[in-house]
Amino acid sequence: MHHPIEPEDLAPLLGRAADWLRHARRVAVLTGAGVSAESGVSTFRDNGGLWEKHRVEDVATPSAFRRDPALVWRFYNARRANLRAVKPNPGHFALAELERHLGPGRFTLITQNVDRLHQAAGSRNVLELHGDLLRVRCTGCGRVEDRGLGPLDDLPCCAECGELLRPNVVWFEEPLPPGVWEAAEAATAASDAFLVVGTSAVVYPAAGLIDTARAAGARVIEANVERTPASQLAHVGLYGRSGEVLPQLVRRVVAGEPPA
Ligand code: BJW
Ligand code: ZN
Repeated sequence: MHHPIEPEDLAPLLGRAADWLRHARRVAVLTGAGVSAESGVSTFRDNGGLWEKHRVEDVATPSAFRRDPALVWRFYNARRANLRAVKPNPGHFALAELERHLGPGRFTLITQNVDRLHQAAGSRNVLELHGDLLRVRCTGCGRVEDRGLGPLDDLPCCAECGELLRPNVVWFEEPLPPGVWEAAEAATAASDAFLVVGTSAVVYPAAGLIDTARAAGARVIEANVERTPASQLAHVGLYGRSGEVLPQLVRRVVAGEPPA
């Protein structure tokens, strides 16, 4: 359900959230597809959430790939092609600025996105929970290779062993990349301010980080165009587009007194 908050209500909420971010010893941020929506990257569950009539749960699984690898590769190749044309938006740039402002060791960006737009905007300490669209992985020998955004065959094969390649992303029923999940949990548990942006907060274990943050005593701030299951865990909800809300938020953090 959509409960937009009137713009005049946003200012005091932005102020409170900015105070928490400014005074936090450590900040962790969890992002989802919504931060890239204003760049022209489709989200998974908005607008019916379908790709050529398929639900994400029907193309982003190991069994879908076994059943019809060409269909799954069409989905990923279409998204790789789209990425060639997209650029980070003010929401991505604001998070990169927040990291620079807080300084090294105080900021971790945990993303479920596979589009690399946070890195393109200048974010440095990024944990990619669900892999990335640029690399491929061999289903035979396991070799991972960066293929950038160049075109790939409909059924691309490994140069080493000839077996079928797959996207280097995390599908349903698969474990998150070794080390990355542990690092995300540690950064979350160590945070005293936790910002969750542009995610429907329904995919686990990623969504569980919000509970972890709460349990660790962090102030939880949600930024989204609508309410989600994370909203009831959030101390403050900033309901608006991330490309508009995040720059306003970070401007307030930077404009306040310098961090102690
Ligand atoms: C805006 C905006 C604007 C729009 N500004 N906001 C309970 C506990 C644990 C696990 C499970 C569980 N129940 C079921 C599971 C299993 C499953 C799961 O969570 N299923 C649920 C759907 C029910 N999880 C898994 O299978 C995970 N693996 C796992 O559990 O492994 C266990 C295991 C252990 C050991 C051995 C073996 C197994 C893996 C999950 C992988 C998810 N993969 C995908 C695809 C990645 C590759 C690809 O990109 O194709 O990840 S699915 C898809 O969903 C993608 C996303 O990262 C992820 C989250 O979506 P996200 O980012 O939140 O996007 P949307 O579209 O849902 O939401 C967009 C939001 O933006 C909305 O809220 C909008 O309002 C907002 N928005 N415009 C701000 N301008
Ligand atoms: Zn191989």
